[in-house]
Amino acid sequence: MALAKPGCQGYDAAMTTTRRKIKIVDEVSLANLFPDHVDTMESRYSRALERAGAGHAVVFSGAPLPVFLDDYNYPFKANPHFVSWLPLTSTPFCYVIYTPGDPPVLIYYQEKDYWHLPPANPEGFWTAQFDIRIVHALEDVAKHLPEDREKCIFIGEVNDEAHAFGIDRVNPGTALNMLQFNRSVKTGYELECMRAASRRGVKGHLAAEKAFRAGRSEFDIHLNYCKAVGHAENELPYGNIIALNENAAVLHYQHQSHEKPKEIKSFLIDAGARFNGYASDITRTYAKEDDEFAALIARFDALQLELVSEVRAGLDFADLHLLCHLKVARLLDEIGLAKGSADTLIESGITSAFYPHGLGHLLGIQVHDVGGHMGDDSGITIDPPSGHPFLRLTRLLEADQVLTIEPGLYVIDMLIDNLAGTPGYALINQEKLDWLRPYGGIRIEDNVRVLEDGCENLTRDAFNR
Ligand SMILES: [Mn+2]
Repeated sequence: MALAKPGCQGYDAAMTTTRRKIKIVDEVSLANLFPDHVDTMESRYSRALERAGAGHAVVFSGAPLPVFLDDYNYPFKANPHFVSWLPLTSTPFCYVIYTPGDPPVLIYYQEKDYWHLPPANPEGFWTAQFDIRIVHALEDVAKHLPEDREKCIFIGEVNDEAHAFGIDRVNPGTALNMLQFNRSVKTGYELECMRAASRRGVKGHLAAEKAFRAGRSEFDIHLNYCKAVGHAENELPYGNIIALNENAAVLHYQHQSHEKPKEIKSFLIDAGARFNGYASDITRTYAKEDDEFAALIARFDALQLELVSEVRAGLDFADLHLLCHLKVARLLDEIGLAKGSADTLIESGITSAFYPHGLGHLLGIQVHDVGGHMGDDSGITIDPPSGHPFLRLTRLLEADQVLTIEPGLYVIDMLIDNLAGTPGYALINQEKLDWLRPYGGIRIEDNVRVLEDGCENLTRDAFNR
């Protein structure tokens, strides 16, 4: 099938199969799945419009944000509601218009511009589902919008009223809550994109591990990762976390040091990739030597898989998060980092000091996908359990949701020090803490699709290919 020209910014699949020669997806199956995806989008939007009492949805891809006092823009990030319709991630000033009963319209903005390469003509498997109108000037967009603007809702970020073309109802909660709640359940097309994003990410993880084994710096490992996934830095779903030694204890470690540590002991990498706008979010931890830390990673890997094996439709994710605390407590006692019953270690705040983040989050077009705290499609929210404010997913799991399972265990001195003076502090074995500190910590993160009676592990499947 026809693919966009190499270099076209709008269409990831082209990069995948031609420019980068990475076979990570079956194009034919993607094409076959796409019509059903659009059907699902249409029925979700029809219901959202009905609830909003509106007749047309106008979904804006977005406008580039200029840098203060300068003449260039921040990297463009498309409105995720726009990307959920079609695989265009790099085309500002485009609109999808949906009117129930009609095929969706794409207003495709192809600026006449000799400073930049204008977007190529739309091509690929997805185009058959859209009534595509190419415009070359922004003022021509208005001609293709529904005339009864008061019956329209606008979905997207508006920094300039001109881009809303007189539509007053911008991001109404009634419609947005419904769309965001439903986006957690993926269509067959989306699942295939997410499998491809996992495969692409795993290519990077394998290259990164190799660079780590060869004793390279964080910066070099990062470059090897980007090259293997075929992403420029701005195309990554989030900033790579590439942490050697004690940096592994910094949850969102944001640097890539050019310095090689004198002694390299451990490596934590939290890095993902994109496919057609869908993200993977994968973490692995490695030991340099076959030592006690390597044994702890293996033990932690088993713990992570035990949690994955609990995933199924109907499970309350907050309960799984609390089960993770129980397992971490038992592990702390088992390896001698802290002594006490699981209940004591949890209640005294020790597990929260070693494992201070949530067990996982929804994943999709956004890495921390929307709707994790939503109780239903009306906007009711479910708070995280008390003492666990960072848990990003509190929903009952449903089939075909995709989420991460990412337990962690770290030596974070700030959090350990906060326990000083509490009864829990004496339960921590300082000697053992001193042993673990130079390794930083461990996090293992897989992306899983919920099934009625279990789950599909996108990450392990990609590693095992
Ligand atoms: Mn994550």
